Amino acid sequence: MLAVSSLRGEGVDEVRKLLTPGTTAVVLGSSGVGKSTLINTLLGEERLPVTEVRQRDRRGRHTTVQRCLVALPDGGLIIDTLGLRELVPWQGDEGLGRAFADIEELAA
Ligand SMILES: Nc1nc2c(ncn2[C@@H]2O[C@H](COP(=O)(O)OP(=O)(O)OP(=O)(O)O)[C@@H](O)[C@H]2O)c(=O)[nH]1
Ligand SMILES: [Mg+2]
Repeated sequence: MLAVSSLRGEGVDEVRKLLTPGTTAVVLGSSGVGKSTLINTLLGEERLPVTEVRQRDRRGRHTTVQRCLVALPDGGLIIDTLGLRELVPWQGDEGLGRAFADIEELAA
């Protein structure tokens, strides 16, 4: 797991190192968490639209409206996606625990 701040540039180099030529990554998460901002930081330019979160409740505004495959300067590919509105685990608790054992450990 990596902690990243696109705005402060922290952890971005670690992410960049993972995105080697031949790698395709995808950013997933709620609207406003900074998916497009991270890709812009990796690109070194403001290519994808980004909007501030709503002041009232700090939630995103569903700025990204289409999926987009982006070629990064170092050769990796990354897909920007729309903000997730809902997450429905279809494998139940057991599969989640297996897939996210590190998160379960941290939560405990
Ligand atoms: N403090 C802080 N703010 C960030 C960071 N990354 C993004 N933001 C801010 O969060 C807001 C939303 O960023 P976006 O990149 O548009 O978020 P998104 O996940 O692409 O949102 P959708 O396209 O709506 O799904 C912007 O105001 C960004 O400047 C970060 O690392 N730190
Ligand atoms: Mg976006």
